[in-house]
Parts: sequence; structure tokens; C-alpha cells
Amino acid sequence: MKKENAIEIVKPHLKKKRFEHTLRVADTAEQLAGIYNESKEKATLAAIFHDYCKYRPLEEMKRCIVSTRTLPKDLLDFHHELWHGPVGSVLVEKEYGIVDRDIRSAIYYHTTGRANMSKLEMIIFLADYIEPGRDFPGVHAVRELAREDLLGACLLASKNTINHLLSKGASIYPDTFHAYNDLTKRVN
Ligand code: DGI
Ligand code: FE
Ligand code: FE
Ligand code: FE
Repeated sequence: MKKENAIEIVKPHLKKKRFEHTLRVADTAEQLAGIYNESKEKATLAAIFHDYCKYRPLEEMKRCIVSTRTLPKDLLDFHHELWHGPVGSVLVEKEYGIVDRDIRSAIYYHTTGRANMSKLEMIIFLADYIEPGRDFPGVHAVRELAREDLLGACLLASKNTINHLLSKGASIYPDTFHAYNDLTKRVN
């Protein structure tokens, strides 16, 4: 699928701010793909679709999780913010025939990360965090590190997210911890 087609597809599904975020994630992901020798086509498509399901009705996402054999049911015990990635990875295939495993997995794990993230998964996870519209506390340091150290930048983003969730008293999905633990082992 061409970048322009993908953009036209996701546009009506997103609010204006979210659509603009998506375009910035796509640019950032393409830059990271250039630095780290990943496919720019895959990075761009995964980025354009990463928040495709962000505004699906909760009932629809719930039905998708219940009825899709491959989606873990424990997602339903956690905050619904965690659902749009996994559900998106299923619906891009169903609705647009995107079967590429790497792209679908990058969409799936963009919110939490996971253990053993692929390069493409890390690029989307990180691009979503550092795109130029983000102003999380600490994002500047992650942006700088992202230029030369993909694992280190993902670890810092993961650390910041977990700290933020802890400070709010939010529950934390196991994959979020698995990503952090795994990255601490992988960084040099
Ligand atoms: O969809 P975006 O807003 O672009 O970004 P995202 O998909 O990375 O994150 C959506 C929200 O999910 C964000 O506020 C952080 C939050 N989040 C990430 N990991 C966890 C989490 N929330 C909970 N409750 N538990 C997690 O493990
Ligand atoms: Fe998201
Ligand atoms: Fe994110
Ligand atoms: Fe996003």
C-alpha cells in the first residue's frame, strides 16, 4: 500500500490532533528507519496505522478482543487505552488486507512494548513517544538518545512511562514491564 493511500484511509477515523500526531509519527519513524537500517516503507505504514483504532467505540474493541482467538483476554482487565494497538493490528488485516507480520506487530505493541522487541517495533514505540508534538517531561533526552542508541532510547521512554503510570497509581500491563526488563538486559 502506498503512503498516500494509507493516509487517506486513516484520516476519517481520527480527530484532527490525532491525525496530525500520526503524520508526525510517520515522519519520525521514517527518520529512525533511515538511521537504523530498517525498511522505510514498513516503518511508514506501521506508523500511519498505529492509532487507527484509537477512537473505536469501547464495545466494538471489546467484541474484537473477545472474538479474536489470538488476542489475550486479560487486556479487558486493564485500561481501555491499551486496547487500540492490539485491536488495530487485527482490523488492519481484516479491513485493508495488511498481512505483514512485522507491521502488524509494531501496531500491536506500540503502547506497551514487549520483551524481545524487533527493530521495527522499537522504531514505532519510540517514534510515538518522541514525535515533535510530544512534550512529556524527559522527552528531550529521549529524542537526543534516539539519534544514536535505539535500545537506550526505548529503555528511557519505557522507564519514563512506568514512572508516570506509578505516580498516577495506574495499573501496569505485564508487557509494559516485560519491555522494560528486557531492555535493561539488552542495553550495553
Ligand atoms: O495512542 P497515543 O496516545 O499516541 O499513545 P500510546 O498508545 O503509546 O499510549 C496511550 C496511553 O496508554 C498513554 O497515556 C500511556 C498509557 N499506557 C502505556 N502503558 C500502559 C498505559 N496505561 C496503563 N494503564 N498501563 C500500561 O501498562
Ligand atoms: Fe496509541
Ligand atoms: Fe506510546
Ligand atoms: Fe500514537
